[in-house]
Amino acid sequence: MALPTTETVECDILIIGGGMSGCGAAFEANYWGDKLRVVMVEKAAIERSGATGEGLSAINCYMGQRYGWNTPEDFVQYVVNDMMGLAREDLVYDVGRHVDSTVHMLEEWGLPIWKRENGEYERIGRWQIPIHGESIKPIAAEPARTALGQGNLYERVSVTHLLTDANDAGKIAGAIGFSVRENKFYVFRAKAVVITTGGASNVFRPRSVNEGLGRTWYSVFATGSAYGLMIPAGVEMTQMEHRFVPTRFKDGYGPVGMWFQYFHARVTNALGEDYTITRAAELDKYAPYGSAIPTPTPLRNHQMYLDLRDGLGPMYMRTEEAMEKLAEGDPAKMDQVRNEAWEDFLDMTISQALTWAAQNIAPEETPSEVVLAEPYIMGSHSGEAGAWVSGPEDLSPPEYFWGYNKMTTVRGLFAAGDGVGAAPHKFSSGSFTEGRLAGKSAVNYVTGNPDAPSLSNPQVTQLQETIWAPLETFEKFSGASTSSQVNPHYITARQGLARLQKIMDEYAGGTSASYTVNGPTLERGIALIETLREDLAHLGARNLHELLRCWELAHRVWVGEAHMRHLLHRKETRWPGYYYRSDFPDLDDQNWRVFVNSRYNASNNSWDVFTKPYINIVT
Ligand code: SFD
Ligand code: AMP
Repeated sequence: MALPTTETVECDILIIGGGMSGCGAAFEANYWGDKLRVVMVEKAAIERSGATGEGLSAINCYMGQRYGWNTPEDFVQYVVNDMMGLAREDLVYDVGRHVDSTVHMLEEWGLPIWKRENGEYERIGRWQIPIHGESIKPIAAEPARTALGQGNLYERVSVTHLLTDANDAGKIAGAIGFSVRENKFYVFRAKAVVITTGGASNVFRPRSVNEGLGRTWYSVFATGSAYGLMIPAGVEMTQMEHRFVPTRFKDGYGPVGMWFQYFHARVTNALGEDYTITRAAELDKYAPYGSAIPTPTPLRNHQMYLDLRDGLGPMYMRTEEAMEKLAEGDPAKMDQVRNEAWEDFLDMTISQALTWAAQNIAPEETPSEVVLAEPYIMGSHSGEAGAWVSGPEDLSPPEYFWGYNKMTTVRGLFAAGDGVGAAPHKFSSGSFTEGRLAGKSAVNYVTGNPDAPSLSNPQVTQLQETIWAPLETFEKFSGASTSSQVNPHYITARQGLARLQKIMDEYAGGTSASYTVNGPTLERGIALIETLREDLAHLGARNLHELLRCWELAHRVWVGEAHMRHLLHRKETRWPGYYYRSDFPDLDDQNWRVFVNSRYNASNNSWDVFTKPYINIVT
């Protein structure tokens, strides 16, 4: 099989991924760099791509500074507590001080935000505002598409690898990928690259396997590509041991924030007990974070986990109780509350509305089961995995600053959204904001570093052969068996994914292992995932769609391995409710209030895992 043709695209700034942060980067880079060629490459179509493609019912990061609700300083304090003491204060502050302007622009562009009678935004909780958000993604995408202009947006092109400069491996030169619709490679040569390819679902075996295949909380299209592209390129990563285990409505994965905060519902166990009351004393073990208000997300999980461990499930969100209280016996009020309850899911997680319908659940009458879901590796919600990036020059100490805000440790390579580590709680609005900051910073970088990078032709050719190999393998060996799914010469992407999920579930603290790990389990898991990584050379793909799945798997495998290596390094249990180290069951602030960072070295296939200090900046 001959390799397909290659189109080479020359640009100043390349944005990889057109999700929330990518759209923010495109908008801002074009504003500041109107003389530059800014190109975006996206594996899907930006109107519906990424985690917000299915819609949202809330904006979860809004300061409300114009109403005097919160300051960026308040935000830093909240986020650091929610992360049990570990977040980069400079990066969090940077999002906090700019995020309101993003929300106001989204409204100007057409996003309907709920209002009170006095015209102020309605509130769900301290940082969260409700929206009629089914169409948030097309609304965010339109200004990005307009800003990029015709001929600068490459959709249905999946990026598989970053390219570094032929003469300097520490400098970015572009990226390579393939069209998912026609036989064609794309090579992008860029002076700066902004990576915004999102977080990772499906690294861990989901609770729903065959019966609900494809259903997870975070988007199934979130394939960990931000990490899977950066790690093999030698980018320094941080907090890859961190994960987000969301409490979710069972099977449909409906989010719970609206229910806890806006409807003021509680969760009760089989005995009718509320774990936030019966397990209150448990929080004292995790001082000083246990007494924070609100209780940090992992500790809320931990309280529920203890009930489940003791066999006190199922857990029920008492929707009926909360709705009755809000309606106060008034049928018209009940109609409104019922509409809001269904809209929450219809805007964001339609599968939960379908689950309710399928299980004859009327929320005003029937309580609804919630569970702790499988772990997700991400950097924008209540998870903080991602790249170790430079902070802003006006805030960051020298340890956290190396020239350009949001630049990774590879020169000219910037990150945003789920791709940036130690800067969580950005959500949709904060990711768009961080994209804007990275886009602006990339313009500054290109202005100061105008020379075009050099690509290595042998490196590009070798990568093309690697990228295309699964198609070649299938063509060569498909005759060796009667079923294309079973063959002695190759594994399919589906089989590889099942193997990854089994390793992660059983050795890295997934649901079947009750989120529990220890050193020897992790060492075994790392040995198994190393073999899996070797076996990826034997993937087979029947068509371009399966080729896409193969490379998504490769990215997820990098995420899984980094996660286990970081878990092994951190010798404490900092986030009970997210994971437990049975050999180091306590929180150890004295020794471990530090960031765990890592760098992969491709030249000898080795990992360096080390710590970086926590520096108090804002509070
Ligand atoms: O309720 C490649 N999120 C919520 N945010 C909120 O503000 N409010 C909510 O209500 C939220 N909730 C929620 C959320 C997400 C989901 C799935 C549900 C509920 C069900 C979180 C936000 O969505 C999230 O924080 C941001 O979207 C993160 O932004 P970003 O830019 O980091 O990721 P992205 O939007 O997924 O975009 C990634 C893009 O990259 C593309 N891509 N392109 C080319 N080549 C490759 N190899 C690529 N790999 C990926 C993707 O297609 C995508 O466009 S609630 O639960 O809290
Ligand atoms: P979720 O719907 O679980 O994704 O949460 C949406 C938002 O509400 C996020 O900012 C959460 O941190 C927040 N949240 C969810 N549950 C609670 C709770 N019980 N107390 C405080 N904040 C919460």
